[in-house]
Amino acid sequence: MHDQIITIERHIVEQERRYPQATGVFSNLLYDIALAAKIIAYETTRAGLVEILGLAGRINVQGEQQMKLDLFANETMIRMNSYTGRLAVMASEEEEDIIPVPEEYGIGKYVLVFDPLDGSSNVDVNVSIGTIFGVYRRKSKQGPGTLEDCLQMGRDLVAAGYIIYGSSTMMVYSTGQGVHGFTLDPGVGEFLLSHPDIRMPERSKYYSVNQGYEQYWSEGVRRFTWWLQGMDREDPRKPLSGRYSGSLVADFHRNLLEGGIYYYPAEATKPEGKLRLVYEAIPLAFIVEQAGGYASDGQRNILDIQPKSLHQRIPLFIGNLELVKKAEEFISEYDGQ
Ligand code: AHM
Ligand code: MG
Repeated sequence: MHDQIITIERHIVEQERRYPQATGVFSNLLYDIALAAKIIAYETTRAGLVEILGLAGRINVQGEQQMKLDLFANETMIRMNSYTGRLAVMASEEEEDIIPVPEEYGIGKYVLVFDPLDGSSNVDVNVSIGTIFGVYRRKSKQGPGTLEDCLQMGRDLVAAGYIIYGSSTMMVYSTGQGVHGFTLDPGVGEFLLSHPDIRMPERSKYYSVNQGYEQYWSEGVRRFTWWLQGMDREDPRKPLSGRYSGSLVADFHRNLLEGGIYYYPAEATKPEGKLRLVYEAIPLAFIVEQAGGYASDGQRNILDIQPKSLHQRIPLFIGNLELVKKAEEFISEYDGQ
């Protein structure tokens, strides 16, 4: 019981000390994200009350339309990061174009991409949701940041992470020195280190996929799923349990801690898959690799894919290295790719 209590701020500072040339800007950017996360967490826990009390506790006497939680999360991320002078540009899953930062507050050297509230269809039924983010260094030399600054490969990330608004709120992030998880103590309003140096367990327990769409899958994906279920006659294995919440962050987080794979494959009706390369696949691929796992589009490492457009979709297989490699094998054998 006498272990140290490490807040996210202290952890970020301690990581920064390893880089004598660091200016502190990057650390401050991570605090900004953590603060935005606390504000979003506060609102998500009140989601069911919004219609009764109005957003932020105000009684909605004018009968105005209440802001939806995903838009609130988007606005919060933008407002907390626009005026800090730390960013050159942002991009959000909720915005069609890149989000410039107002020049009068100074243009910084970092780039922030985010999905403000992933899985938001789960809000009304009180299932976990999440925020996903990635941070790059700008590539453009001066002036406002550009689209190219937001379309970088996962290999070039300087940090990535997610916040899960679940039975407790957690922030999990990596700056390329392992993956660290912090649980929000709502009483003191601090994220406290609860999961230092997360590594994916070698043995997997779960697979997460929307099996309702099986008829649209390729032969390779179908056979891979049978393999996971222990139904491959030539290579039988202990079946994994199925877990799918419809909330990527929640399913990813479970598999990260307990071992397993999440996949959203290409489907006949959605040949590109559903998930977004820039806001979802790449940041989580960075995290999973740092935890000893792997992420693929079924053929290639997600971190090696050059995004071509902001809202590009991509099939995603993410989790334990052995399982994701197996998915690639099935796809190459049966789908001729
Ligand atoms: P969103 O960004 O519109 O919330 O969509 C992403 C979500 C993921 O969180 C989740 O894994 C997936 O979509 C669920 O999709 P489906 O209902 O097709 O299984
Ligand atoms: Mg999303």
